[in-house]
Amino acid sequence: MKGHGLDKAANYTILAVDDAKDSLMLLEFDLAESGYRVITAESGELALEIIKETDVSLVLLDIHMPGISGIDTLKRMQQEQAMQNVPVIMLSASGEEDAIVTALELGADDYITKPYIPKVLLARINNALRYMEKTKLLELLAKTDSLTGLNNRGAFQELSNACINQAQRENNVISFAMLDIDFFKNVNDKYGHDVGDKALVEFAAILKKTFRCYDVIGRVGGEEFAVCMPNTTIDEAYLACERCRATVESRIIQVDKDDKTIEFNITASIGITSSVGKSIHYDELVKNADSALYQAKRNGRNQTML
Ligand code: GH3
Ligand code: MG
Ligand code: MG
Ligand code: MG
Repeated sequence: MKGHGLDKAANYTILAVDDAKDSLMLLEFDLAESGYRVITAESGELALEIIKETDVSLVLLDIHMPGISGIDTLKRMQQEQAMQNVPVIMLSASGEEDAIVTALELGADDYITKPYIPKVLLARINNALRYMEKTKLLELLAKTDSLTGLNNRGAFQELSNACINQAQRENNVISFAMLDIDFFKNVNDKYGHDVGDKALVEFAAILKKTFRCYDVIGRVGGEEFAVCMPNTTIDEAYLACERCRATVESRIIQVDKDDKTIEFNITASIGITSSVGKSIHYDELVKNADSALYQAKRNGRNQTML
């Protein structure tokens, strides 16, 4: 497929929505011929159901339809979080200029007038998909710590708050850990900042391996990390953190530098806390885990404290 940053056409599912059957068949033919996966819907109602249940990459949406119109379908898509980011290209007949303006104002990405020219429609679809991919990538970059690939501070807080909201609703327990590498300044001073960076990457990899996929892990400071563990008691959190701490302690970090292989190990101190249901607050968790971490440091480092 032409254009940078796009996967194979077969990786994209296009939903074509039009009440006119002949028009829908034509769209289905043209899109399938270009390699896209195609789903069709003859009404806005049906389209909304499909978008809810299927991973749709882009919607081609007829403006004029009986039942809920293309404009109303678009409005409903904009109201649902999961549908907001799906690109929409309106299909209009001549004389629907006002409706086109309304659709574009509501957030439609583009429009095309029927009868359409297939290669123009495809070019516009490619453009909309490319723009969507770029937006997705930027969103991901904005949430990711570029050194370790972990959630950055902002994303960590956002994801933790989502866990906290759920735990409050369901009266569940959450445990929370703050981890800080011990005497990390010495690593930089002794081996250089680049070697320090490699140690941070290894540390992050151990975190990813140790904790469960639904635990939220983040790099919240230079050599400070945090883990939010939903449905985890303080005892379970302690075991997980101790496992992590022991893995870190025993891992020999090897870095090639200046024709030599540098070998060293690091340790980390960990503070944990836990809270249940309505009483869980992000700031409280951070504050309590932080003071437990401070105790772990004062107590001689390389340990987990609550
Ligand atoms: P403590 O055991 O008390 O935590 O001692 P520490 O040396 O780890 O703590 P301190 O806060 O004095 O130093 C943290 C160090 O982490 C200093 C800083 O240069 C280093 N650091 C922070 N971010 C990065 C990074 O992205 N890369 C590297 N290489 N070092 C970093
Ligand atoms: Mg129509
Ligand atoms: Mg620190
Ligand atoms: Mg430190």
